[in-house]
Amino acid sequence: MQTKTLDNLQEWVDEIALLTKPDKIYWCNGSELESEHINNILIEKKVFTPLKKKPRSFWCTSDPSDVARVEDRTFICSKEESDAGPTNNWMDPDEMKSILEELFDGSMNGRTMYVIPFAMGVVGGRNSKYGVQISDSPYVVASMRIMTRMGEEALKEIRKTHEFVKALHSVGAPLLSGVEDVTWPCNPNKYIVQFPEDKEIWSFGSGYGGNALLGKKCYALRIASYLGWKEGFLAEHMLILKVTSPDKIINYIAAAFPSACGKTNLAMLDPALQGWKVETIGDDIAWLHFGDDGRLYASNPENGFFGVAPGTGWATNPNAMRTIELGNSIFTNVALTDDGDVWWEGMTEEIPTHLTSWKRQSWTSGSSELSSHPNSRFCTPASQCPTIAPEWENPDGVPISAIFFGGRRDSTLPLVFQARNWQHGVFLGATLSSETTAAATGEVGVVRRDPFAMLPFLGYHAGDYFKHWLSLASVTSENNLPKIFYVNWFRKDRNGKFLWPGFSENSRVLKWAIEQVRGETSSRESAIGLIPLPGAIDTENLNISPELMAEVLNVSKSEWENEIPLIHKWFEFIGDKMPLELWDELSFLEENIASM
Ligand code: TSX
Ligand code: MN
Repeated sequence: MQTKTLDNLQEWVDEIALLTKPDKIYWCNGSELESEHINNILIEKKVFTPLKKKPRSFWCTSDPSDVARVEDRTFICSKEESDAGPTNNWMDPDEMKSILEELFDGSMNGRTMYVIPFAMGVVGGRNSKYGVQISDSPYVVASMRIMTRMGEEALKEIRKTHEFVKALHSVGAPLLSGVEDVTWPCNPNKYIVQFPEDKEIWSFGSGYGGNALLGKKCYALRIASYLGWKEGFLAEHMLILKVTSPDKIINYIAAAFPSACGKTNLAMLDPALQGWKVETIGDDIAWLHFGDDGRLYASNPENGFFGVAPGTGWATNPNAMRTIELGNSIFTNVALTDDGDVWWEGMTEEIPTHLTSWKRQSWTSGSSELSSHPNSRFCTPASQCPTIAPEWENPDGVPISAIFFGGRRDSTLPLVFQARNWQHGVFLGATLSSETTAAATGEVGVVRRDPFAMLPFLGYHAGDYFKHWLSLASVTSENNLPKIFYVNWFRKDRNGKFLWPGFSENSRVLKWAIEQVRGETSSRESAIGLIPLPGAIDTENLNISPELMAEVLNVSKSEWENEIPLIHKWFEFIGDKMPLELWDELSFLEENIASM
């Protein structure tokens, strides 16, 4: 239940303390002094190793069994199963609560219970939302301080508005007296549970990432997507970019990509094109609200970046490297260098000869094992990013003129194309697909649908979510809505070689999209949408032939003939709630491909 009185927060804290039976209760204020105190606790417990080479930064390793989000243990507990939909695990809320109450009973024994008030969005912002996380993990306290606006200011706002999401977390490892603690307590029995109708999150058994930092995926995506459906906004798995063209016109772009597609790299893009400037507003989550002018405004509800470390380096993302250089960061499951710095695969061209691996074992270059876990992370303040745009903390957000959807596909999807209209754009989001990489699943090259890159983060029925997206066209005029594009940086030739150089060169695709937004059109209608005309994508100073450009932009009849049945199966899977408008889009696509 939503908190309505001033005392409800205290009542809830008392109630949870009675259930979980901690030794101590500590209310977080978010101060410098407190941060030092928490870090010292973590150093003393040997959870944190201070880095000699980066100020106020720490190396940390998790239990090898607790390294990623646990999607098969993640639940949406709405009253009706049909409100969770076919893409979510569901259980009756009362049934789930009784399971959880048993697990949480005494789960904080011997530990300190931290009360962590936090804001998603700037404190006091029109569209900001609040939460209080209760956790028995000091690592979570330190991380929440980076990833959210945590402490006194948020608490004041909660006391003013009496509104907050209750986010309960326990690593599920009560500490018996006289028994020495482990560095990463957790429990093999994990539950990540959202109760959207009650605005509650209960998370048990894991201390890692999205399982434990409840402001991020659990709140800002799962709970907020449900609230967006009810209140008329969108909570999306999107980065937000500010792009300034040589004539000083500013465009803001939001982009949704599944994991392992380089979202953080694009968010901090260092453009290859002369005279173009790209700045960062956010790298993972965007809340989109209508402004008084009928346009969609995006804000980043987070305060930091929780980025995948391997593959982040001076060549692929120099701005992320500069962000962490400034310190104040937590590195989890990467390798430690002998001189007290962090390292991971892909950070530098030169590989250190000796490291301590994420498993805390001696590691030498040439080892068959990775030094860092593929899902190892840096956790660092967004304010330290050299490309952060000044308006990243605008309480009203920034007006979005284009939305990109994209995934990792060897074939079929061209480098870039534009939706004909909003409804077609929603079709592109609903059919977003990506090929699995080894890092994610172990299975390589399997095409998976990941609608709007939200598959693991939807707090309600995917069909209702598609309808919600479609409905925005009846709230405002089509003209006010962002133009929608689909991109694929990952298309390969017959020999398996990437056709497009990607990274900084993606600024050429941004340029074309912005020209389209500005009505300086250089596109043609194709069977799948608007495709750049030959020569429309700026390839100056890029060693790529017109023939190769044609190949990376090609729409192949036979490839699409293979694709359409896959989309058909996906829509069938969504079931009765699949909007008819999107079935119409599929029929139209089928006709277009047939008549190619
Ligand atoms: O992040 C990526 N982006 C977006 C950058 C702004 N990656 C890394 C994905 C893993 C997280 C990419 N990988 C991109 C890309 O645009 N493109 C590719 C594929 C690719 C990889 C290497 C080369 C070219 C393309 N070039 C050489 O190896 C020289
Ligand atoms: Mn993400």
